[in-house]
Amino acid sequence: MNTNTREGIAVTAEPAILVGVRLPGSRMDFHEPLGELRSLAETAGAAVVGELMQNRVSPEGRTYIGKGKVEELVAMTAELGARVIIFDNELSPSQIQELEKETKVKVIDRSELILDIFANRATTREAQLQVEIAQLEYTAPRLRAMWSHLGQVTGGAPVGVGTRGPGEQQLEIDRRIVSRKLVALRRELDDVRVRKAREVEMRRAEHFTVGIVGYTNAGKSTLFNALTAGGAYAADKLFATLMTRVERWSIGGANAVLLSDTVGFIRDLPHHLVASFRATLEDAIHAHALLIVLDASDREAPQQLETVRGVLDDVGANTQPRFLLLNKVDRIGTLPFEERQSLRTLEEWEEKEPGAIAISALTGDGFDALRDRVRDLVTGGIRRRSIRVPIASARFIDVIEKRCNVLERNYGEDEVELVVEIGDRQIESLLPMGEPFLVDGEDPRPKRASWGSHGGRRRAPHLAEPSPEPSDEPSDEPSDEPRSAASETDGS
Ligand SMILES: Nc1nc2c(ncn2[C@@H]2O[C@H](COP(=O)(O)OP(=O)(O)OP(=O)(O)O)[C@@H](O)[C@H]2O)c(=O)[nH]1
Ligand SMILES: [Mg+2]
Repeated sequence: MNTNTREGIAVTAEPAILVGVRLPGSRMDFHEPLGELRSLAETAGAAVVGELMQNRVSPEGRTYIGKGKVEELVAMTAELGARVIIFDNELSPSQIQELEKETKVKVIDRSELILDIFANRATTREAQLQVEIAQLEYTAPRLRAMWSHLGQVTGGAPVGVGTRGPGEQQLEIDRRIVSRKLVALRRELDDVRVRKAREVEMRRAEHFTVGIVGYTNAGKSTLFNALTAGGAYAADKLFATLMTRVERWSIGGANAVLLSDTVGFIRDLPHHLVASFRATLEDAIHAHALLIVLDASDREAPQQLETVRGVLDDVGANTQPRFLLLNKVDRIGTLPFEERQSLRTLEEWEEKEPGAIAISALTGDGFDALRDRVRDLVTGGIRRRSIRVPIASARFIDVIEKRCNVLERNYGEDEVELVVEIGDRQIESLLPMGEPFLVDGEDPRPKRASWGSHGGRRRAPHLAEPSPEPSDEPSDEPSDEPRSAASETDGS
C-alpha cells in the first residue's frame, strides 16, 4: 500500500504544491490565478512550497494536466519535498489515482480542501453533521485507503482495520458502510434542522430580520460585531465563521431588527456543501432583508458579488430586498498604487449598482446611511395610526408593542385600541401572523384574494371571530409565512 497517498484529506503543516489549469471561460483571478487557492491552503494549515499553472482548451482525460506538465510536477514534488498536491480544479477519482501513482504523494482538489477547512472549524453538532455528510458524499468515493478515512470521519468509530488493499469486495463493503452511516447522519441532521427551522420561524414572525451575507473574508462578522453587542469571531481567515449568530441591532427611533451573521460564500463551493449548509443559511434565506457585504478593496469584488448572488438564487433567498454594502473603503487608500488602479472605483460601483452603500466595518464609516436605509425599509414611512385588536390576541399585541412606538392604549370590553407610530411596511409585516386587526378602522389586508377561500366573498375580519385557519382548505392566497427547511423557496 502506498502510505504517502490518500489516507485522508487533511493537509495540516504539510509542504504543498498548488496546481491550476485555466480552461476557456475560467473564473480564476487573471492577475493571481492561484491566490485564492493559496489562502485556502494556508487557512487549512498547509505550507505552500510551489505552484504550477497550465492553460488548456480542455482537461487531459487521464491526469487532467498534460503529460509534460505531469513530468514537471513529478520533478517539482521531489525537489521541493512536497507531501501534498492541491488542484484548483475538480478531479475525478481516477485522475486522482493516476496523479498519485505518478507523483507518489497525496493529491486533493479544491473542494476537498474546503471540506477540510470546514471540518476543522465545525464546533457545533449541526456543523459537524453537515461536514461529515459532505465528506462522506464527496470524498469517500475518491479514496483508495477508505478504511482509514472512515476511521477519520467517524471520529475513530470501529469500521475495520486498514490493512488490506481495496479489492472489489472490500470496496463493496466500504460502500455499504458509507451509505448506512449516511442514512444515520442525515436522520440526525434532519432533527436538528426541524428544530432550527422552528426557531427561525419564530424569530421571523415576531421581528424584522436582516441577514448579513457575502463572500468569505468580506467583513461580515466585523460588521455584525460593530452593529450589535457582538461576540462573533472575526479574523483574516477564510471561513472564520461557520455557524449563524443572531443579535439585536438598534436602527434608531424605537426600531430594532434582528441581525444574523453567517458562513461566507466562495466560488465553486462544493455542491454537497451548499446543500448541507442550507440549514446554516436558514436565517438568511428567510430574512426579511439582506445585507450583501462586499470587500470593495479586493480586485475580485465583481466576481465575488456574482458568486454571492448565484448562491442566494440557489438556496432560494431571492425575494427579499437587498442592500449592497461596499466594505473596507478605509483600506482602499492604503493599497499600493498598482493594486488600487485595478479596483473598480466607488463611482463605477455606484453606476453599476445604484444604491450601493460605501462603508467601513472597521471605522464605522457609512453606518448612519446604512441605518437610515434599513429603517426606511422597515417602517415604510411612519405615521400615527390607530390599531384595533381583539384583547384575546395577547401575543399579537405584544408583537406590536415590540415593533413600534405605542403612544396610547385604550381598553374596551373585548378589544384594545393602540395609538402607534407605524409605517406601511410594518403593517404589512404583521399580516402573515393571521391575526384580525383594523388600522384606522379599515382592514389592512390587500383587497384581492384574501378570505377568498370562504365562499368567494371578501369579509372584513370581524374582531370577535378568529381568523380563518389556513389548514381548513387550500387557499391560493400568497403566503408570507416562513417555511420549513425543506421548502424550495421563500414563497413570498
Ligand atoms: N481595513 C478593513 N478591514 C476590514 C474591514 N472589515 C473587515 N475587515 C477585516 O477583514 C478580515 C475578515 O473579517 P471578518 O469579519 O472575519 O470577515 P467574514 O466576512 O466574517 O469572513 P468569514 O467568516 O471567514 O466568511 C478581518 O481581518 C477584518 O479585520 C474594514 O472595513 N476595513
Ligand atoms: Mg465571519
